[in-house]
Amino acid sequence: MIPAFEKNQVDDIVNAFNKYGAVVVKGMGVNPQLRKEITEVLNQIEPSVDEGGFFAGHTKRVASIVRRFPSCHQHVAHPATMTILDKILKPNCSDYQFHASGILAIQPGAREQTLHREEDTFFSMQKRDMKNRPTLIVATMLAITDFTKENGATLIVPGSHKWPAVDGKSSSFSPQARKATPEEVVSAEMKAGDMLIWHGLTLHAGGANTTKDVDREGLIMTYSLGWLRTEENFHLSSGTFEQVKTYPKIIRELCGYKMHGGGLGFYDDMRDVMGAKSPGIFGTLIGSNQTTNSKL
Ligand SMILES: O=C(O)CCC(=O)C(=O)O
Ligand SMILES: [Fe+2]
Repeated sequence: MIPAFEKNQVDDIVNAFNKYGAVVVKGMGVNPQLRKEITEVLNQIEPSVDEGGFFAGHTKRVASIVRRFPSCHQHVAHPATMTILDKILKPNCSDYQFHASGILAIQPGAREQTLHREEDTFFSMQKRDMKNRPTLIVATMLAITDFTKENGATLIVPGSHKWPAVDGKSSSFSPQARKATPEEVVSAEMKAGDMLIWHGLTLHAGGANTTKDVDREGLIMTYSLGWLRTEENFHLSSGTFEQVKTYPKIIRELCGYKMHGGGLGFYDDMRDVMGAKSPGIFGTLIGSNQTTNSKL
């Protein structure tokens, strides 16, 4: 069982996240317009074919959700999610950022995905010494439909975010890495509108869908420390700059249209891409009169 709390029980959520590496937040809700748009898009695409690798077949994956589903914006920047991330990620960055996104629809016949860690992409940080490293990624999965063990609810290995590294470099896929036994794996069962949150080092995977006719639809939204390279390239996937300018400020900022800490990601004349002049540390080092080449 994965502990579950109401969205206002922030301390309980954060404590359970730290202890088990996964927690369910009940009653986050699903924008009805989003539900409609997801169905329309899913009806137009074919499920993947199983090639025997990391991704299971019989699955529809739709990325670039910020551009494709503007009605998901309220979920990407949900105040309850932001409050939780403030507590988990903010201590180690000026601002956290959106890291990757997707609609994941697991259909009947899909096998289990390979167990993995979202932080596997930062393979040079694979030491599991949690005392000396910050949490890099927090992943969330909003249940668009009910998630059951039978229809492919996300599989979680509680506590695996604290498993020690076998060697300094091993990823979840290394032969030396500790593997989860079947008893250690639990299904994150949820009602539609509940949201699973898990640690970037927690072993997890999409479950197998053993039903005859029940799809499992989820919206995955992951977040990371603002000074890391994001898994999804939001400067390309969020839409044209003209489109991005119409998005709410918080969405633009989560998608990297803002400098981090006043120094990372400047665009022109040390402004951020939305035009805000924010010299930050550079301003104090070189002086703000260095940023006046607007005629070039
Ligand atoms: O579909 C799921 O439940 C999990 C998917 C996942 O972990 C991933 O694609 O990284
Ligand atoms: Fe994953």
